Amino acid sequence: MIRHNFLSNPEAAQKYIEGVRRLKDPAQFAWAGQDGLSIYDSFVFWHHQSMMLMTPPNQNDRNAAHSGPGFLPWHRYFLITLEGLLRQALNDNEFRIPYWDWTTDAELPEPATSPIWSTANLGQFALSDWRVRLEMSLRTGDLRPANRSLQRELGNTGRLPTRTGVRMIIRDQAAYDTSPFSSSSPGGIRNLVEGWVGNERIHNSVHVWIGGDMGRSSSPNDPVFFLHHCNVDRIWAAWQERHPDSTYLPDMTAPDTLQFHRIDDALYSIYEDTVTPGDMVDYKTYYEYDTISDLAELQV
Ligand SMILES: [Cu+2]
Repeated sequence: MIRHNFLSNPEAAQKYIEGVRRLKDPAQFAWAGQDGLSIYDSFVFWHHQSMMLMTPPNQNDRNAAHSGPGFLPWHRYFLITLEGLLRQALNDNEFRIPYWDWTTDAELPEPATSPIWSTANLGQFALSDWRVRLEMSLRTGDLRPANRSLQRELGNTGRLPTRTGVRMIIRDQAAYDTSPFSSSSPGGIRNLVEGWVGNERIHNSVHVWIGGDMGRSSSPNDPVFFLHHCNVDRIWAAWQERHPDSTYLPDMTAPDTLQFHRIDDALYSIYEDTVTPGDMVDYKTYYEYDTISDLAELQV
């Protein structure tokens, strides 16, 4: 079952849009016990909670799903979970989340004019019928109820990553991660892709370039979140193909301060499931990408 390019596969794109609209509707997919909120909103909560859970608690960098090795498997799991719900909402067992290849848009003279932002595509979510119901307070950092439209500031700050930059990182990073397994890790595909070091700042720079809601811990409010993370995941997949002998790190000999990030730890979830980073390594169990060769090519 294939994850397609959002912009070259209008069918997958429109299904995604229809699916998230259904999951966002409390009348169709209520979030049990949360009045007026939907299953879609629970992903905003889940993501925010992961960022509040500092691991270990006595520092301010690594949390249960970011600034550490678990960043890639946690978001892979987050997407797979939404993907399963989208299949249910669409009644389509073959549906897989499409990805947004922002390196193509980076080559446009004005990336903010990409068709992905047209009202036929993601532009419609910035109109009034899509309501943000939970938001991170910019003052306190807490999650609080809201009832407003989605905010974006396309291209106001930063830039989108380049294809060449992404290819070089996939080519040059042989390790999955490096000590101290945080935002300070000097090498490893995880920190280079998450974007705390290096020239491209891949994942982080896309959040910053979109701005608005994508710049908060409540970023899954914007449906582009999942398309963005799908492309981040595709980069990890391309790296896995390119470096088949490089394993996930760290293993269970790492200290407890790396809880949620060691290969057999349970990934942080608001649901009662126990999925580990190790369970997420073999992505082909769940989906394949229409292409990863544009990223994994030998030539840069
Ligand atoms: Cu995240």
